[in-house]
Amino acid sequence: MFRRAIVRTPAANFAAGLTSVDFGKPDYDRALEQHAAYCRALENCGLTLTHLAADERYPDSTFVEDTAVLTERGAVVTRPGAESRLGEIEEIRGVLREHYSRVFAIEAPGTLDGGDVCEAGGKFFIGVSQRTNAFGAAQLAAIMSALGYDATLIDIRGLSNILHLKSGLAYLSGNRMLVIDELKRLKQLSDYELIDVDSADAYAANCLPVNERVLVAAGFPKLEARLQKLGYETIALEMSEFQKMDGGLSCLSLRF
Ligand code: CIR
Repeated sequence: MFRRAIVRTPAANFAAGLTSVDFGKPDYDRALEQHAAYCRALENCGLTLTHLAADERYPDSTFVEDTAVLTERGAVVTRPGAESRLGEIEEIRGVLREHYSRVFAIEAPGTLDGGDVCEAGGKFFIGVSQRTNAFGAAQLAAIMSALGYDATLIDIRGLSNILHLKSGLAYLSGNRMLVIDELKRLKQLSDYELIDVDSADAYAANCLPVNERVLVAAGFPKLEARLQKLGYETIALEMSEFQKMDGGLSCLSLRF
């Protein structure tokens, strides 16, 4: 069960952030509306939110997930792989110290983005990606095993269509994961019941289970119906402006 989440309002210069896709410039007012609806959905799932103020020094800072990895036994402040995002961790460290007695950190030369870390019922999958290097992944794996968790690395550097591990995979519940085609044959996932996502719906693979419900990007009715058929209550959220900046549902919050 999650009780809380940290979110950060998009900055006015949100459109100046990093992106690899060419879907046009995000509309700031629409991004604010979509962000507000996302926050309301988390509250409807029972979470109490900590809202951080918009920070124009960091146009990508609304994607708070990349700055930390949170577990029941301790928090880890990351070291984001994009130079322009490194400073985002300073304020997060202070916020996490208010909630956690144990706050670890990824140290140079390690880099790690929280979007590369997928928790699946007490087991952690860590993507080695364009953002998370082998040092960062190994440091996180060591911290996780010191905390008593299993950690498994997944190298996604050969996949050009996903930025982070969780851009292509989501843990649902029990033994079940949602995955894009490119990830479904991974030996690291062979013990899971894999629900594969059509390539046309790949963006929606980054869905977000929160307590009893699953947040899913709006505009992917086939995937949403599939989740409902599996017994999940879904909440569809407009994500167009965040998609333009390579962001998905999980990126917009840190849940704990
Ligand atoms: C970036 O490139 O860092 C941001 N524009 C998007 C980050 C998305 N975060 C995530 O998937 N966890």
